[in-house]
This record gives sequence, structure tokens and C-alpha cells, in this order.
Amino acid sequence: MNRADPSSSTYTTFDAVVVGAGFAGLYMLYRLRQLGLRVRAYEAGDGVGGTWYWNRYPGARCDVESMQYSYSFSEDLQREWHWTERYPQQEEILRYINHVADRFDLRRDIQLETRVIKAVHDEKNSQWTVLTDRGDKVVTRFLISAAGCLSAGRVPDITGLDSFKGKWFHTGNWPHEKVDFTGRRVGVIGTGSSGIQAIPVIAREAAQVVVFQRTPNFSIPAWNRPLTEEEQLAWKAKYPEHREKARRTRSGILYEYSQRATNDVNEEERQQEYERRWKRGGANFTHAFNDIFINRESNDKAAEFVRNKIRCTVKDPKVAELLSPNDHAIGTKRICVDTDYYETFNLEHVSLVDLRATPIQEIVPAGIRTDAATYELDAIVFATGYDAVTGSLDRIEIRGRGGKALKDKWSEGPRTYLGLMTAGFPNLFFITGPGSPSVLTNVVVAIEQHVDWISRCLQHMQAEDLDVAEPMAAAENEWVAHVNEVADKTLFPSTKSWYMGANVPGKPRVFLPYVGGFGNYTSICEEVVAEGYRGVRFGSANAAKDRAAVDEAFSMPHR
Ligand code: NA7
Repeated sequence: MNRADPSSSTYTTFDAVVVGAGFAGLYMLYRLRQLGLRVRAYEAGDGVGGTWYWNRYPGARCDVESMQYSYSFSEDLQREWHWTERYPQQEEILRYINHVADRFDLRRDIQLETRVIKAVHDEKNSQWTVLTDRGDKVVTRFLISAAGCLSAGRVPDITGLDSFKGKWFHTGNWPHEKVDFTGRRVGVIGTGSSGIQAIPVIAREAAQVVVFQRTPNFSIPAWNRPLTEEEQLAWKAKYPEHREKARRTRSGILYEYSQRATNDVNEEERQQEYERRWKRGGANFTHAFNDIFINRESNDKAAEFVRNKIRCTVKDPKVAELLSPNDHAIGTKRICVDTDYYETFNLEHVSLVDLRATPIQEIVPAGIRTDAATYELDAIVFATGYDAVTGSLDRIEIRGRGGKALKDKWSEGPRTYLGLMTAGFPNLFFITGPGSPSVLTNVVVAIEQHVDWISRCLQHMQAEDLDVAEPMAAAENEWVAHVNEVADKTLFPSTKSWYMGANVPGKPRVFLPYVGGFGNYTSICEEVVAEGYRGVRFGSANAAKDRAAVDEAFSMPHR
């Protein structure tokens, strides 16, 4: 890959720049090439894979089943790839992504170890000027963010971390070489999906594990196991049908979505249904009844079933109580899917510290000091999550019309049209952006739908000889109102979660994804296209130039 020459005063020109080379960036690249565009993707890692490149922590695994957590755009690809387990391990997903990059010859347009740091819209020429941390200066007509929803990791600001004599890690930026915890005393801060997956695996090696928990989470067993040849063949035989069905569901995943409400059945039947789903494993549990996400009492019944399971599993009743969530509705924080999480707390060398009762005061050279004690540790694992959905965009200085920063426009929460575009930033597209189903779905399905929509939009522009696309402010306002209205009908906003931006100090409390259902969302996107891209204003670069010239002549600021 030839890099642009940083010392050159001339800028390399592309038709499209893609930020990121994970699932989203790779498929976007593939589609843009089909349109005959000159494309460059920039990727911060020294390999492709995005989230799955960085998240190498012990036990890292997807909580969507293998046969579904994969691309559907190539029938040959989905038939030829062989998954080994019900839920795929990080290493296997990364191998798959690398296979895709090779199979479709995508690497030649990807520049690795390069982070986009700035992108400024030039209204006069209707193009974006993009700068990277490697000194590349490029201009491009289209700028497409495939930067990911869970890629900006957060290490909390705890006094004294610099003084710690041991090693510390963040689950989302794990070293590439194996970290050996054998015989070590390990502290894990955080009990979200990452912590819950990592803790049992770390406990297999470590001499001592201290789990620092602020909020307990609900977790459902994965019952992970090898996939049999017959299962795979049966699934593959019906792949197109399965995919089509999944795309019409609420989360882009083939779960058993119940049509019954919690009180449609008696207590005995209800418990049987919870039990049946518990035994099947995974997030399918939260769809046991159709009112779990909207009715607090119904939610409580499902939550109590899980709390009872925790009480039955964890031998020490005090520990069981601490591990039992009672401050939020089940499912309103991302439901966790685990292997032996609760069982791990029965091990002699694993202990739980309740940070609500005894908060962390500081990190000291020897370990972690809470209100109650100092825990001596050789390593600290931060499983403390991400600045989700908007964090990866915030890290880039993006300036649209009139030099306005995206960060400023979104200072009170992100505003988008369909989660795909934002007014004032022409030709900027987001894949799984805020205001789209994104993190509430099988994200690969959501990515494919967004990439296809963007590609179709660009194809339309090619056909009509248009080169500027920007959503209308009124359409954006309407979409933002709709996203909020739909969220307010559910229990989600009642919970302080990363869906709400509540895990990042100072981040506006806004429900970030679109909770109206993936199937419904896709229909809305299709309607928009059918109505000639309702809500999107198209133009030509020449018209933009003329407008800029007129503005300049009359010294008018660009709006
Ligand atoms: P999450 O789900 O955001 O979990 C982070 C955990 O870290 C959670 O238990 C937090 O407790 C805890 N946390 C965060 N900051 C602190 C501080 N300062 N002190 C103590 N504890 C803290 O991130 P994950 O990486 O587990 O999962 C992210 C997504 O990746 C997941 O949903 C899947 O989609 C994959 P809190 O709840 O804030 O009290």
C-alpha cells in the first residue's frame, strides 16, 4: 500500500474515504469498489477486524450465535466458511474477517496503523479534506464512518493508577501476546459483558481473583458447545431463508419472539417458559414474553426468575445477593451471556467486593484501596466499557458547513437522520450511527443494511449526476423526535446504561440507538428510498461552488 506523501503540499484524491476496517469498513469497501469508486480505508490497528482485533481478552466471545453473526452478502462465503462453536470465539471471528479481506482482495485499499484525526468539509469544492495521524492529507467526495459503536475504550479516572507496580489492562485494548495470569493475584473492575466473560477464564489461571463490582448484571448461560456438521449443513441449506426472516425481526436475530404477554399464562406455565429458555441459553431469554421491555411488572417476573437462578447457583447467600441485580429492569442494560460466571464465585480463590458499600478510593503501588481495605494485586483488568456509539466519532475533529464541529452540534446528544447522516455535514455517512438500531441488533446485519443503503444512495447520485447529499433539518428533527418517542415507550430510559450515555461523566443522557425494531427500521429506510430519498437534499458540486461564490461576494456566513 502506497501511503500519501505527508511532505507533499498536494493532496491525494479519492472518491470515498472509509474510517475503520472492521465488519463495517470491509463491506463498505467491497460495495464502493463495485460502484467503481476510488476508495481508501484507514484503520488504526495493524490488522483488520475492528472490535474483534482489539478485544482479545480471555474468554472474549460473541453473544450472537456463529451461524448468524456473519456476512450474508455472498452466498459462496456463507456456505464455505466453517464455524466450530455455537458462539464464536474472538480468535475465530478475527480469522473469518481476515478471510473475507483476502477472499475479496480488500487489503490493497486499506491503510493500516493510521488513525483519521481530522476531516473538514470544503463547501466551495464540496469535498472533505481528511488528515491522519501519519501525516496523510487526502481529499474525498464522500466520508464514511465505519468507526464502530464499541471502540472507544474507557479507563476510569482513578487516582494513583500511574503508581501501580503491577500490570494493568483494558479488555478493549488487550495485548496481542498471551497474558499469563498463572499464580497471579488479579483484580477485575467491571461486571458488564466483558468482565462476565473474562472472570471465569482468568480464574482458571490466577492464584487469586478479586472482582470489584459496582452494578450487578443479569447474565444468561450460553451453553456454548461445538457445532455439529449436520447442524451447519441444515442451517446452510436454508441460509437465504433464515437471513430474510432475521432481517424482518426486532433485533436482526432469529430468536423465538413470543406473541404472548407475561400475564397471558398462569404462574406455572410462565416458570416453565422461563426455564425452557434458560436451558436453551442466550439472549433469547428476554423474548420469553412480548412485554418484558415495556412493562415493569412483567419485567420483574423475568428478573426474579434469574435472581432465583443466581441464588441457587452461588453457595454463599451474601455473595448471591450482591450478584443479584435489583436496580434495573432486565434487558435494559445489555443482557450478558456467560459460561460459568456465577459458578466462579463458589471458588475459594475468587472474591467479590461491593463497590456500592465500599467504593474505590485510589490505586496504590500494591493494588486497590477501597473504603474498607487494600487489596494487594499483581494485575488489574479494567472491564469498564466504552464511550459507546458516539465515542469513536468524538475522537475525530469533524467540521462541516461553516466550520461547525460535529461535537458541538451534538453537544446535547447526537442528532441524525435515520442514524445515517446529519444536517450540516454533506456527504458524511455513518454506518450504525446514533439513532439507528445498531447495538440493539445483530450488528453484522445492521451493518449490511446500512452499507447497502449508502451504496444505493451513491448509485442514485451517480445515475442522476448528483454529488452532494445532505439531510434536511426538518427530516432530522422529526427522526430525532421519533427515536426519543419510541424509546420513551420502553423501560430502557429508566436505566443508567451506556445505551443512555450514562457511563461517561458529562455525556448527555440521550437514548443512543433506535429501539423501534430492526425490521420496522428497515421498512422506514426502504420507504425513504421509494419516495425519492425523502428528507435528503441532493445537489451538484457546481451549484455548491456557485452558492459559495455568491456568499463570498455578499460576505454572508455559510449556514
Ligand atoms: P459495560 O457493559 O459498559 O460494563 C462496564 C462495567 O464496568 C460495568 O459493570 C460498570 O459498572 C463498570 N465500571 C465502569 N466504570 C467503573 C468505575 N469507575 N468503577 C467501577 N466500575 C466501573 O462494558 P463491557 O465492555 O462489559 O461491554 C460492552 C459491550 O461490549 C457489551 O454490552 C457487548 O455489547 C459487548 P456500572 O454498571 O457503570 O455501575
